[in-house]
Amino acid sequence: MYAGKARAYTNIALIKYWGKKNEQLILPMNNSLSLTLDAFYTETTVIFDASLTKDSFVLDGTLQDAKQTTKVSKFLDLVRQQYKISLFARVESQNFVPTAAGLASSASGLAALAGACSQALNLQLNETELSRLARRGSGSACRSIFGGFAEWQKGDSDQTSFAQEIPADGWENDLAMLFVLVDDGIKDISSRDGMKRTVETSSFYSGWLETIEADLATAKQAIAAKDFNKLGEVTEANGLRMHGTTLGAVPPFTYWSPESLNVMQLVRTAREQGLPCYFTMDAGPNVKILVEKKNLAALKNILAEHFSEQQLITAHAGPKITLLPL
Ligand code: 2P0
Repeated sequence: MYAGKARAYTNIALIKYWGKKNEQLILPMNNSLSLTLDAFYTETTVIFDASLTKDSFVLDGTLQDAKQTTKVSKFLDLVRQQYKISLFARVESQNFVPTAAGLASSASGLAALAGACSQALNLQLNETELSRLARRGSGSACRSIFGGFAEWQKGDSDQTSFAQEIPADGWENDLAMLFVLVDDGIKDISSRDGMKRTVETSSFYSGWLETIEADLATAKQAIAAKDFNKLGEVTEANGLRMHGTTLGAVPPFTYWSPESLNVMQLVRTAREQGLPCYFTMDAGPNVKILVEKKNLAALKNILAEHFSEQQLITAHAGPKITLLPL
């Protein structure tokens, strides 16, 4: 029997990953840059055991059905193939989110699973190797190996595609991210399907790719200079452009809801009134607002006029993955 346990934190991309060059290896079309957060994390235990006749996956205490186990099992297949073992495994995961808000993340989940497998099989992986392994489970998971800011270097092979920490001299600890939960329903189009449709059919996709290099350079300059407005502006613009690509897909789609647009407008108004804050969105209608910690209370006051306390969740920069005692 081989057992391991790990905790990984979710991350939100400031410069987005949106599209794969290689679906099997999960090689992305472009580099992306994220901030790992403290508020949402996953703890996962994996036990490879000769007495098991198939893989099983228990999430938050509930045994998952075959369909829900597929992503986990596919990842375990990869680990078994790569490290030449044949044992089935029992995987137990717990998602820690402040409310039952449907914010479970594949980034923290697959990063924690990669860490747990590495510990269970005593693979002695360094952070780069762990990031590459997590990437095979879910692209964004490769960034959750690191705390603070991370950049996923797209690379052009399994060996060369992994995330790296972007040192920020502790500046990440001056920042906060406010999640505005406008809808906790299950999303219609998974990010995996959404990005695939966009790459294959969107006439706007080439425009997205053309702007990535400049956005990344701007974001990295802003981090080096601790320039909040510069980082916020490029974050908001990049996120909007990513979402623009979905409108050019066939058939077109969007992750925005009317409430998402309301939040965007509140952010713009707050900014006009002198409160620096910037929004970003992912493959769902919730809005995340980047703000300096010193302005968080003021921002929350504005949003509290429109949303309940349960709809507003604060996160700060989070740590890297940790391997845990069993
Ligand atoms: C990101 N997203 O950079 C982008 C922005 C969503 C929007 O990474 O297919 O769950 O497992 O590699 O990592 C979500 O996509 O997709 C994501 P797969 P993943 O955070």
